[in-house]
Amino acid sequence: MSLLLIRNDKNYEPWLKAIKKIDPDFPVFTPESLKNKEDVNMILAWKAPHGSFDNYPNNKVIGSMGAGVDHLFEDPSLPENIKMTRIVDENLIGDMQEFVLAQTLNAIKNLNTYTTFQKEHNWKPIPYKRAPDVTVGIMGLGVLGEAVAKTLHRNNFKLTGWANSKKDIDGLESFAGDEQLDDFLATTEILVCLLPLTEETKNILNKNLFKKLPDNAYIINVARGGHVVDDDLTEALKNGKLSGAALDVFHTEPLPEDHPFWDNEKILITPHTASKSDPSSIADQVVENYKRLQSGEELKNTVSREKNY
Ligand code: NDP
Ligand code: OXD
Repeated sequence: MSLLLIRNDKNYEPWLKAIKKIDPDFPVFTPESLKNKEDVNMILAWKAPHGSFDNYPNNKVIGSMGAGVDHLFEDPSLPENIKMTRIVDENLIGDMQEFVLAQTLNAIKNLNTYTTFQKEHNWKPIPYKRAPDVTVGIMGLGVLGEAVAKTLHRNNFKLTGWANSKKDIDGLESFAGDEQLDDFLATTEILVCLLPLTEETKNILNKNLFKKLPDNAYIINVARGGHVVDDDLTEALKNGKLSGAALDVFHTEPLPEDHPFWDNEKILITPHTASKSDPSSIADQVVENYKRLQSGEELKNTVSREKNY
C-alpha cells in the first residue's frame, strides 16, 4: 500500500523530506519512482496534469496539497465516488490572516498610490481612512474567511461576511445565500474574496456585482482567478466605480507577460503567494490521514462531493 504524490511542478523533494522525517519507512512515491499502480491507495496532488488519476485500481482517496480543491474537480479523470481531502493548517491560516490584513491597511493608507507617486518624485498627501470607519466584507467564511475576520476585527475594522450559511462570528454581520448578496454588497467598502472556485462562484466578481458596491470600493482577491471577469474589473477601475484591486490569483498563472493587469496602476499584483502550503507543517496530517485510511478510521479535512468544496 502506498501514497503517491503528483504535482505539476514536480517539486517533490520538500514533501518527501517532510514525510520521511516523520517516518523514514513511509511508503511514499512520485510518478517517477512508483513501480506498480496497483500499490497506490492514496494520492495527494497539486494541479496534476489532467488524466493523472486514471488506472489506479486500488486507490481510495485523492487529496489536495493545498486548501483549494478546484484543481481536482477540473480533472475529468477524478473518479466519481472517490473520497477527497484537503489541507487545513495553522500556518496556512496565519499567513492568510497576515496577508489580508496587510492588503486592507495598504488600501486605506493608499500605499500603492504612493509607490506610483514616488516613481514620479511627486510629494502629494492624499486623504486616508481609519480602520473603524471602514467596512470590510468577506465573501466566504470558511476556515480562512473566518480566521481573516477575526484578525480584521482585532484591528478595529467594521465587518460583514457572506457565505452559504449564516455564521456567528464576533464583530461580523453575517449574510447568507443569493437572496442576501445585494444587502451584503451595499455596505462593503473593501471586498475580500475567500470563496472556493465552484460552478456557483465562477465569475462572481463581475460588472453586476461591482455595480452593487458603494462607489470607490476596493477588491482583494486571494481565492482564485476564475472568480474574476477580468474585463469587467478593468472597466470598473477605469470608470471609477472601483478605486483599486489587490490580486493574488489569476485565470492563468503565472500571469501572462502581455496581460493588461500588469500595467494597471490601480492593481497590485502578487504571484499567488498569500498563503502557501508548507510541507513541513502539513506532513503530519498527511501521515495521520494515511494511517486512518489503513485502519478504517474517518479521514480528517474531507471535501464534500455534493458541495464541491
Ligand atoms: P472553506 O471550504 O473552509 O470555506 C469556503 C467558504 O465559502 C464557506 O464559508 C462556504 O459557505 C462559502 N461558500 C462556498 N460556496 C458558496 C456560494 N456559492 N455562495 C456563498 N458562499 C459560498 O475554504 P477555505 O476557507 O479553506 O479556502 C477558501 C479558498 O481560498 C480556497 O478554496 C482556495 O481557493 C483559496 N486559497 C488561496 C490561497 C492563496 O494563497 N491565494 C491559499 C489558500 C487557499 P458555508 O460555510 O456556508 O459552507
Ligand atoms: C491553496 C492555494 O489552495 O495555495 O492552498 O491556493
